[in-house]
Amino acid sequence: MTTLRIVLIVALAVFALAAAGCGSDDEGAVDDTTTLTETTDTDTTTDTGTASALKGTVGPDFDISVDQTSVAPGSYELEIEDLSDIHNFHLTGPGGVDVTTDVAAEGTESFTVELEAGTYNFVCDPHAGQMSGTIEVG
Ligand SMILES: [Cu+2]
Repeated sequence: MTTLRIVLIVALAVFALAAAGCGSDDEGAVDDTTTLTETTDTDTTTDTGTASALKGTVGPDFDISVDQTSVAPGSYELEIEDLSDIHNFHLTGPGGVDVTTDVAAEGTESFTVELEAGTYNFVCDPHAGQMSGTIEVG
């Protein structure tokens, strides 16, 4: 009887240790996942934080312009002030950048654009002949 009790106690102890071990592993895995997620969030925040500001203006007369015509490659928060319902601000260039405000719309609109080395063109589509300009990125 004594031997059987010892065997049972040892068996229970082994099961308890195994269960505890599994529990610890699971907790460790959860912690790792949480850490990875937090790291990803931090990176995203950092990217947003490094976006530079670029401002475009169109109207109210036949004027279209940007506040910087020569910038370094990178992520930009392009804020367009559209001051007329007969003009738009349309930016196109390398990397598939193609953003525009509506001709009929007025107001401020923001776009996040990734500017690569090269020449970007901005234009008012209805008056492209007299309302256009370029941004040199390099
Ligand atoms: Cu126009």
